[in-house]
Amino acid sequence: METKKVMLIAFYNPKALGVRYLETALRRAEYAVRTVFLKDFNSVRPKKATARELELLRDDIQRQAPMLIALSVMSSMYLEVVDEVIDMIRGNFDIPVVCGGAFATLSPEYFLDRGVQFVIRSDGERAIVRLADALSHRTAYADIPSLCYKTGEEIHKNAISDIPQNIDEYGMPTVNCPNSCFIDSDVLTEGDPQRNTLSYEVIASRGCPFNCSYCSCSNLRRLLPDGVKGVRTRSVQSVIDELIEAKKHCKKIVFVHFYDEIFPNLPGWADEFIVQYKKHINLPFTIWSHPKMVDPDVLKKLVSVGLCEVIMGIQSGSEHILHDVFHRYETQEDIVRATKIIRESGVFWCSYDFMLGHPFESLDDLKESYYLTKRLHGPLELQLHGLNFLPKTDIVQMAIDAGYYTEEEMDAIMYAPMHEQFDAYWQRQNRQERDLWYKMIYCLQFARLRSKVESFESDPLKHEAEIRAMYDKAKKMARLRYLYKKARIVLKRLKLTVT
Ligand code: B12
Ligand code: SF4
Repeated sequence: METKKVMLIAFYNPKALGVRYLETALRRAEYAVRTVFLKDFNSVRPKKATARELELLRDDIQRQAPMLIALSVMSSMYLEVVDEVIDMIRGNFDIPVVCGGAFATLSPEYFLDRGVQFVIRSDGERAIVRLADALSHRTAYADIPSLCYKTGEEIHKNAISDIPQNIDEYGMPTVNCPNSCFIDSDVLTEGDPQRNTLSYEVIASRGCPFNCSYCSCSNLRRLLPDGVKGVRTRSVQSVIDELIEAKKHCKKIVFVHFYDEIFPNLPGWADEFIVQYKKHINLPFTIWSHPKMVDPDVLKKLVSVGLCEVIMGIQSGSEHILHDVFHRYETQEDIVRATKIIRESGVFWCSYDFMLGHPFESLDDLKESYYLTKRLHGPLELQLHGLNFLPKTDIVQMAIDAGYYTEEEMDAIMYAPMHEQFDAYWQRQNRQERDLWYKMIYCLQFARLRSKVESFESDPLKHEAEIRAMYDKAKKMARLRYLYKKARIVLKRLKLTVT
């Protein structure tokens, strides 16, 4: 019997975990899978797919002749390209398309209104297999859990269900997709781009317990059916099995990124993890953390088996912004304490994210971020971002209610061309005094510049030229520091391999 083929397409993410889980599910159900990684990851200035790249994709669809094309749309920030791919498929083929991923889960109507036949909300593993079964056997799909579709003008959104609490049931993501290609720089390269990676990305849990107003996680969590917990953690064994597989296929791995919103904190999980990780993996690794979740004992244990970087969102030094706008309920003291614990755990690198320069932030709020940064325990790296208004997040309505934008203006921001969205993410302050405070916060991360920065704080406007020159110097220092950091991690990897 002819094997039915499903094509999976990931956008700007050659490591796309969601797609790799879908591949595992489809292969288990004996579907052939073709996976296309369209465009490389670029969080600074991604370029649109070129006409040639769309042609390469079109020709690949022609050759592969899948029965279903599945688009993974985790972010709204690349929609311009997703729309072009949808138009290209609809214009050239009569193949059903299904969309899924975080953005598609929150906004299924976006795709259904563009002529996409199906959207699957939340975990896609089981529902995509059911949909493929229904399409290949020509049976009814109307009752498939989590499926959304249109009849005439009416949108049907089936309840999200058949979602397991125990995500080990999904198995592990496919590390090396056997029939896959990477399209970028006007070239289609056969094979899984992940095989050549230096850093392997893994996620040991799904979901986050917090409710930050600018993030989709709480909105995604609220959609989960009763009885499914907001945070679902894999077993240590399942994570280690995946990493063993990754080491087998990706020979150049230097370190591992754990992309859990919060590294698992179930009782005993870390203890089992460190034993298994040391025994089987032994690579430097990085984790994300949260000021309210930093545990000194766990961190020290993780450091002992290779934890080399903790990345933590601080977002603002103003408790008003944190509590009333971002819905993050940590205090300044919690944040300072967390940085002290991270530093004392012996972790080699600490990176802290801030989101500055949004309409809710007054000059005084920005100054509070400056004064909080002075109190953080270093050495540290700062990542200063702007705020992206992401569709369906709580902060969107807050900004409309506060009168900063009309609904139409907000839509124009959220669905703006890609380059405008990424410029907003890396936004610099544009009003003069704010710009100077922003630059001073940035410079605080370099111990050598600290006393100079502090000498400007009583009257930044008077020192404008010096602050701008100091900032330019700090940017150069950041580039050198980046190289130093990477070199240290490579050395650490060599050391771990030898010991
Ligand atoms: C880890 C993570 C990353 C990692 C990804 C690592 C990797 N190897 O994939 C990194 C750090 C690289 C990353 C980057 C970005 N991220 Co991110 N990321 C996440 C996070 C925390 C978890 C995603 C994840 O891997 N989950 C585990 C996997 C297994 O689940 P999944 O991807 O959701 O896939 C499942 C389902 O969604 C579904 N599914 C997925 N695709 C499809 C397709 C079909 C057809 C079907 C049926 C189902 C389906 O089935 C999958 C298996 O169950 C989410 C938050 C969240 N809760 O989703 C944010 C999140 C997706 N990221 C977000 C953003 C904004 C970004 C960036 C744009 C950041 C930036 N400025 O550069 C980039 C964009 C990357 C891209 N190309 O799309 C936003 C997106 C919201 C939006 N409207 O844009 C989220 C929701 C967080 C937030 N702030 O709200 N991210
Ligand atoms: S802690 Fe991070 S992942 Fe969790 S809701 Fe807040 S921003 Fe989102």
